[in-house]
Amino acid sequence: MRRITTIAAAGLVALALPTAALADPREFTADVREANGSGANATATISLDGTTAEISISGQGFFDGFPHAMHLHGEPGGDNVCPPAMNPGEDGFDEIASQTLVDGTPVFSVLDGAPFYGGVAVSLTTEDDTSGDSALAVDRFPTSGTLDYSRTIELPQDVADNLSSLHVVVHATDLNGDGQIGPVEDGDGEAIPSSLNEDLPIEATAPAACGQIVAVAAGGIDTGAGGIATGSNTGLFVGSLALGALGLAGVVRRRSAGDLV
Ligand SMILES: [Cu+2]
Repeated sequence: MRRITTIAAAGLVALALPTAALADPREFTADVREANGSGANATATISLDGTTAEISISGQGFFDGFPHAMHLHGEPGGDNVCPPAMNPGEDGFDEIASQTLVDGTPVFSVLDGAPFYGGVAVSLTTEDDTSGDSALAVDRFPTSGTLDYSRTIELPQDVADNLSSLHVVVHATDLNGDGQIGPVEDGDGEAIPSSLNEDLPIEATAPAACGQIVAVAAGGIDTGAGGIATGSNTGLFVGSLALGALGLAGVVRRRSAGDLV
């Protein structure tokens, strides 16, 4: 009887802490999907041993020749998600996008996405500091269309403990298809600045792709490990499921300053 009880208890622990119950190194992946009609996508893999993370990101279709700020976004253990609609034409996208290009195409800025994917937990720089302080360290991010990122970094303990609640976001995309990351005008002929820095065009920081990090268990994706956010302190997750029907204008517009890159 005691043995059965012990097994049952262990099972409960495993259910409650699916990632922590696995031995190091633990493997994670992220399907980083197109945003803002960028035509770009990537696959991220993370091998985590303690707080040491081997991170590789391989992409295609990103703008070639401009720094792509890349971050792990979200509050460790929080309810963050990639925006439920990330491209023009998808249900609910118009409610997320705060800007409209001269040709009428809606686009969403970094801050438009922040209520979903949260602030910067880690900056995926090519060298030196990886904290939120380096969120816009444009001289230390990949500039190729395929990203070709590979680096071993130390994660904060809370990030390592909650990696499955975070997201990979890649920034910078040619929103108006003019062949450059540069000024973009709205329907009134006004230049649209980055939501983070008025001196930068929105194209320099707008999300180009986003993907949720999920734990890979032996034999496949461990969906119980946080592949989908659960709970809803902010209502964002529940809201995101029904964004098209509910409209989240109030939530989406609730922005805060700080490191929401
Ligand atoms: Cu970011």
